[in-house]
Amino acid sequence: MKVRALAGVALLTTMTLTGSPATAGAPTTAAPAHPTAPQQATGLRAVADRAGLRIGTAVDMNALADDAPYRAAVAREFSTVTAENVMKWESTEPQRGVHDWAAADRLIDFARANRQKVRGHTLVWHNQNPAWVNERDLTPAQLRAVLRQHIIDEVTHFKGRVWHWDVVNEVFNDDGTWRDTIWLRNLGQGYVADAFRWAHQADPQAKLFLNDYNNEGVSAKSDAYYALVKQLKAAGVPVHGYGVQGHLAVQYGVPGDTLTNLRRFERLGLQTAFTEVDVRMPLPADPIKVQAQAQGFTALLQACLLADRCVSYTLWGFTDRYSWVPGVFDGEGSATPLDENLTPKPAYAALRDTLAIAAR
Ligand code: 9MR
Repeated sequence: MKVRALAGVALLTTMTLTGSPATAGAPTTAAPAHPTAPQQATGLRAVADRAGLRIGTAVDMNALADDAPYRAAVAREFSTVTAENVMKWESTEPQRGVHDWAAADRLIDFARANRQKVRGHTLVWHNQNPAWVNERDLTPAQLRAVLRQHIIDEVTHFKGRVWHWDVVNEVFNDDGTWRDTIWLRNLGQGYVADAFRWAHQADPQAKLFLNDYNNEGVSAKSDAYYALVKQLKAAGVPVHGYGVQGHLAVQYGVPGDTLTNLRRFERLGLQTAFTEVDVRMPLPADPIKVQAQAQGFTALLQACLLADRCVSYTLWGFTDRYSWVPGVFDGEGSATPLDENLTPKPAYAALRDTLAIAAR
């Protein structure tokens, strides 16, 4: 195992640091490419394929356009992609009735060229809504109408091209109470069922997910989701998946009952997925934090591989060059498996080892 992992890391380093898109056979949006055999044999994607798991990353569209080694790594290492920002409502409908699908369409084209599935993120959230979606300007009835239209428009635009939708994102507080959002205040709890019904109407093939953070283990928050899923299922609402973002930090560890939690949602008939995994640390990094980080990544991956219906494991970015973490958590960072130079950390080899073991 170790020899294979190290060989893979060495190759990745060489290719990401020195390989041009052309020499590395890296796909671009313009020219669909077919990665060469050596690449296919070594990256996370190849081992995940053999393990029967989709492995993904969030994609920063500016980086995808401007940074060739980044672009090559997205194609080589991952079998699913998620738009980090460009499918959010503020991006797709900046002015009421005026849509801008350009950036999201570029990601869809890239994914198609590289035979990747797309996780659609996210239809209903309390962040990154367009400025014109404002409860001071719109009545509850108008808000319901614009939310419905937004969901129908967006899911219809991407119909047949999005594998999973994160339909609602982060609807509960950590204590299991409903998060106070524009949607809850104006539409009541029923907005969740409505959102799933509208999304399903627009694309009956897409798998529809709930998605949140701090919901890995059994907790007040995941209990709230469990009760909600039961309620939605009883009402015949088309909900298909429980998304666990997986934003971990080495100083807080990994909930030990993550697998137990996935399993109880699977018993309700849902698929599960890790949708935004990263493992941050207080800076500076040191060897023990780096080891704990690798364990955090693999603990979630193991839970996914041990579960019965965990269909994908997505990183929220794979390189510190573009990670959201330092901008939000003061003094923390180094949250992804590759550093700013795209050099792998032990977490990369650990993920690859775990996938390789599962592929045996
Ligand atoms: O990574 C995203 C960052 O670029 C945005 O500025 C931020 C805005 O809220 O959203 C980040 O992504 C979030 C994701 O959409 C939902 N779960 C939490 C993620 C990290 O904040």
